Amino acid sequence: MSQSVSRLLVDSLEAHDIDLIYCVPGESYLGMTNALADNNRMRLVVCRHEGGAAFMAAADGRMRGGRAGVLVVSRGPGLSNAMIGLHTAFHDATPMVVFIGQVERFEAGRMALQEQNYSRLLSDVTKLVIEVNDPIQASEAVARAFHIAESGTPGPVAIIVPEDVFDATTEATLNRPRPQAIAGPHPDDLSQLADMLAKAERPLIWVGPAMRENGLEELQQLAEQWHLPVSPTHRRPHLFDAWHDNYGGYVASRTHPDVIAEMKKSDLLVVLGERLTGTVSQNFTFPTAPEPQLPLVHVWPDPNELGRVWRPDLALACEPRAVVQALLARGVPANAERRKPWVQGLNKIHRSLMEPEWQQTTDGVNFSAVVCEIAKHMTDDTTVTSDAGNFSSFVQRYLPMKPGQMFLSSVVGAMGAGLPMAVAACLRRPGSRVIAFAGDGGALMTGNEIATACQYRVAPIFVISDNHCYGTITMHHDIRYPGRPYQAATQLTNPDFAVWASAFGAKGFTITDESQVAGTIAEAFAVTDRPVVIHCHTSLEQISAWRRRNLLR
Ligand SMILES: Cc1ncc(C[n+]2csc(CCOP(=O)(O)OP(=O)(O)O)c2C)c(N)n1
Ligand SMILES: [Mg+2]
Repeated sequence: MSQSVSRLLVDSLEAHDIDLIYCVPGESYLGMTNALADNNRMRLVVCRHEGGAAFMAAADGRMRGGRAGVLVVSRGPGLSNAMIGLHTAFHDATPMVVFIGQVERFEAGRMALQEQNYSRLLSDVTKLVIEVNDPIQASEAVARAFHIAESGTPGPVAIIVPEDVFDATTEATLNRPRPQAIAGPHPDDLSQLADMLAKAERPLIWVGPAMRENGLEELQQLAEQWHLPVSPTHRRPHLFDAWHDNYGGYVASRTHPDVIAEMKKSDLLVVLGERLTGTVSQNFTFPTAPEPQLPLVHVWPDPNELGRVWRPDLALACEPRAVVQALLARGVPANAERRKPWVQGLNKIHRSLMEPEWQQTTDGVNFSAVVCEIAKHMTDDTTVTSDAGNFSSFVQRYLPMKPGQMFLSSVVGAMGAGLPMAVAACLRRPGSRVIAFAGDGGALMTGNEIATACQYRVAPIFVISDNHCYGTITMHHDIRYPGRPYQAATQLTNPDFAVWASAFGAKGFTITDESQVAGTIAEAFAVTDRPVVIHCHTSLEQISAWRRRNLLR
């Protein structure tokens, strides 16, 4: 039986359990939207900018337990807008499949309207670019794309379909999803790891994104039984309970100096399901690259990554959960409790940094007060998303998280991720609270997606720290060029964000003084039927959760 390529592509997506597709429509893939109109099991989420749509698909790829998020964009301008989301997914090892409509086959190569060479353009933001120039390959391309996106080091895969191919017919049948091959740890490696962990006096366990949510309870058991300190890595704070006694300190992009000084006393670092990046390794200084200054065990489900930058003493190319389970099954090593003081020492530093304390400011609200108040409203399944900027240091410091909750962000630090990721979280985790944090800079990069939230009747709470400035850059300017003027490069004139919110149909609130914080936040959290925007006029003096500008000068 012959059918259209579009129909086959849509059926293939459904066969891969896809229920949400993020897009901005385009004339280059009309056939696909036409076929989607006949499918009532998949929801097409129409966004306002491909950058927003791509962040949403990336967030979805984070929330589907290893399965890819899906994005569909038009050629040329459409894809160009989406690049930030692909860059994020590629660096963050997030599985994503992106469909891109291409010019018709007869005009290819002539620089036809909006034509781009995707193999060249996408070579550093995707794992693979698949061009479907023959209808017979359409469904096979989908199966291959999901397989590559979700296996090994996850990442984005692009499927390029010329406009005329969507409407072509084919005799090809549906290609079923490929089984995921999950590598287990080698018994000899496990013995060596168990031995190294038994002997270590001051081990560290860093846990990252390949450690799936369903393995977190076992990880906590391992930490308790083997007396191990566990540290979630940058932008993954929900992977270990911040209130747990075995919490060993957060490995942030700039880990607090007290935490890193204590960690540097360690005699074994086990990196569990974290690829390791410049960010997590404190710019390749801990562990030092390429030769780590302490014994390093690296667990990541892709042998190509292990040894790419660092030389680990032991490398396990497998699911980290399998390692945790295998260690638990081996039983507790002798004298593990001798490590109690080491764990307590790290935990004490962590707890002191979490204290809800801050100093008064006179040039606007100290954002610490806002975040500490929001922390009181956190429920067991709250999702928090964050844009990139100095405001996020307050979130990192004052908003303790735990398994069951979810933190989403562009780990590579792309501004604009906060609000779109919150919209995606509302759609993927219906019924749970979703809070998005952004600065005044990031808020207007993708804040238009508040219209998408209104359109799909979801209700994130969007908290904007307005210090009338690209504050992060101000801070770096101050540090690098002390005493030099900075304003020209970083100052911002902003709208009234509460009024802006109400123009969309969202509910707007304004905080100008610390005395309004508790009442306004309570009122904002009482709204559940539409998006909420809380416009906080924040201090620029308190340039981050850890720094005051006057102390920098
Ligand atoms: C898309 C993008 N553009 C530029 C940057 C560089 N950058 C990092 S933080 C920042 C300023 C953020 O300003 P704002 O959102 O107001 O937050 P603040 O630092 O003031 O708290 C900039 C421009 C980036 N990370 N991402
Ligand atoms: Mg700002």
